[in-house]
Amino acid sequence: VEKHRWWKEACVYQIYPSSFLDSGAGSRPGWGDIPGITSKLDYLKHLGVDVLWISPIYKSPQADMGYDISDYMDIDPLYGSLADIDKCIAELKKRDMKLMMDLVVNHTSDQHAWFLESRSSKENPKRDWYHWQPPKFDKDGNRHPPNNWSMILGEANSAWTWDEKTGEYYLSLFTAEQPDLNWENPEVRKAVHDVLRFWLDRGASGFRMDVINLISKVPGYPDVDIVEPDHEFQPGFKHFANGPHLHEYLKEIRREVLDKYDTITVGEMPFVRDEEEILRIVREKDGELNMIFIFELVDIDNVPGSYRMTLHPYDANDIKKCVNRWQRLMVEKDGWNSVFCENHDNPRSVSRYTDDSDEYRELGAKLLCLMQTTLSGTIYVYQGEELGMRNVPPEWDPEEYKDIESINYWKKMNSMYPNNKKKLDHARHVLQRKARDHARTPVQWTAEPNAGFCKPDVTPWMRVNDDYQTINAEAQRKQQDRLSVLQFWKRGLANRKEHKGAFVYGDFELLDDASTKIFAYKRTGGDEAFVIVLNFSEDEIPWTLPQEAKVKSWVAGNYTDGKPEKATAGTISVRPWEGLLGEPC
Ligand code: TEU
Repeated sequence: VEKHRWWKEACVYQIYPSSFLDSGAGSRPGWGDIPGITSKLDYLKHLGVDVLWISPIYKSPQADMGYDISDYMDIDPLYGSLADIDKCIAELKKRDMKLMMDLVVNHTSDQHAWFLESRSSKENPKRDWYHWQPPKFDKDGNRHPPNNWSMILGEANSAWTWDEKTGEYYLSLFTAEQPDLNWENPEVRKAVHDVLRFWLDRGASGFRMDVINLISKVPGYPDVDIVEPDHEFQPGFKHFANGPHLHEYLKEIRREVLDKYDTITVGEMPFVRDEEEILRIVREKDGELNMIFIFELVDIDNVPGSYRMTLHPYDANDIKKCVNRWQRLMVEKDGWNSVFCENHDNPRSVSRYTDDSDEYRELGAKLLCLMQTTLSGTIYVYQGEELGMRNVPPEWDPEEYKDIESINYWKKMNSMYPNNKKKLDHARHVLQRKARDHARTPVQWTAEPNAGFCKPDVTPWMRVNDDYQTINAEAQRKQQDRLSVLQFWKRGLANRKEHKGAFVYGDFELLDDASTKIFAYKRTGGDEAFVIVLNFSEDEIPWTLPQEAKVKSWVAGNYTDGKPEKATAGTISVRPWEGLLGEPC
């Protein structure tokens, strides 16, 4: 029998604070801040949100938008102050809402006091808090990093950064400004536990744990096999994702800290697909975290074995295989899923999985809403997803991209293939499809200049998407002729709660295994059952209802706000990007 828990039923909303709302209170005009977040709590409550996850707001030089932290126990002036976050927590409590902090402890900023000490000399007591290694020399006496791992956001450069002063390399998996902490040192782990306690004692209710599966590295830092022959350095995740001591460190966090509070925890775990390994982390009985982010769906268009800035074809069959696998696993093995299609590291879902043209954008956004609100797990909505916000227009110049990953990628491609039009056109296309920037444009609140994100006379830190006059929260709140994407999400989230026995906790059964365009499934639980039919294509598809999915009536869909008029037996015609929700007999 499924155990009911508040964090399983919750809707979590992710805030990317620099792009959420600039109230004018932070230190930089045109940059979102904490009072901006607090001022929108009624909007979020009304939407059906229970928990906020705020991407990092700690003190940071912002080399990677706050994922490089220089002080875990203070707020960056860009966002406000500790008093501002205390106020936000108090306002959340009043509304029966909760806060998850983003815990980024695989690495720190290179400006963190710990690292400044560590790099000051080989004898410093904090030297061992990070991964330091001597160089390797070839037969001609040239210096090389200790192994062939590439940097994740450094686009194929070495994951090791040379330190002239002490004559050693330090490991920096993401960028040179993000040195990896050495978790084998128990003092490091204790210091991390203190960070968790600090925020839980202040009123936070849990954590999204950034790349928490990378904290334990394989001893000896072995080389990896070559998967990208064009590059000198290679994705090395085999030797640092879910490493030898991961479970020990996670269990220690649970024992030392989490078990003493009522928390919600989600581990960000890229590169892991192994089912047994995942279950050890998330199963109800003796798991280490409540749930993790499994990236199979969100990495569906990556070249296997490569990092994000690659393209790979897929169809609805791949989507259904992937969803089916994780839904079934958790149902059968007493684990727990997180359900999401977007975050700050990925393009907009409506542009990625559907068609974001004016003709189909609304249908596509509603289709994805219908899917997510009817899957088992804790649901995560990313800011702007509830409005069907789309990728930046393809006409934007690569110079508009602000993200370090995009910038490094574009630089690298230009240096590897100067004047090679074919290669550079492809690189531009990859940016248009995959850049993290797509999710990071300011939230579109109104049709006013700067989309109401900041004052009209201020320049936002990142350009507002050109479509804000038609796509914005105010217009969607007021829309009357048909449900807007925003109103559809509100209804979808409410419906999910009302029928949580089926949608949150129920069994999942895949229907019609063969179609490459239709994804259909049945959810059963709490004495109820539902059939969901989703057309992931721009074609009109004749679809025959299978035996196990006899429908009594269609109750909702994305083409009409009322009950869809469609046959309930035999072959039905499913229109482009159409989504249907039915009650079985
Ligand atoms: O991202 C981790 C990361 O590697 C992702 O790019 C991941 O590969 C991808 O989402 C899988 O599809 C986290 C943060 O979310 C990101 O913003 C940071 O830049 C990174 O860690 C370093 O802290």
